[in-house]
Amino acid sequence: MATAAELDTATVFVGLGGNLGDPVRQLRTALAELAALERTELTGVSHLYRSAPMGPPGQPDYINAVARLHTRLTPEALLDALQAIEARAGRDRSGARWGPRTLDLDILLYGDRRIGSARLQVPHPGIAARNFVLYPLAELAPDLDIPGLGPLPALLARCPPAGLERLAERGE
Ligand code: ROI
Repeated sequence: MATAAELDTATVFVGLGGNLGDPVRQLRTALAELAALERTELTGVSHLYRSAPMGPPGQPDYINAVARLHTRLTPEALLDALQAIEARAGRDRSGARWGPRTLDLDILLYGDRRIGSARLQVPHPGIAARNFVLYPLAELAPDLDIPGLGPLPALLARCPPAGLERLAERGE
């Protein structure tokens, strides 16, 4: 039988992205910080991807990846922890919406939960339209069923990998 601790553990997917400074380095530092979070285990990291910017043109390409965590942190506590990691990477939240950023950490999925609060929307509302999320996510969980959106393979079929380049390096 599962213990209470196991019952409280959620599988979470976090999207990482950045296009200012040295994004590969910032993503690696962020992954090390995710691995060090309390009540949390980092259980998988996709390759790194270079992706064409979604949003205003004229900004540098992004580096993206997806990480899988097993955590006993609540969604809100995890969000606090992710925002603290972003802040340590020099994230400046005063820029334009969809403008360039040093580091962005998004809770893509938190188990099979659907959350719609002022601070947090899970599944992340942009997932289905973002190849830089779907393709790295598929490396970690190819058959995932996304609450409210359906099976990942069907989402991939509708979201071609245009402008997306898988780099040789893995995130670890
Ligand atoms: N575009 C790409 N390619 N990758 C991102 O991580 C990303 N993040 C964002 C916006 C500005 C929407 N564009 C992006 O937040």
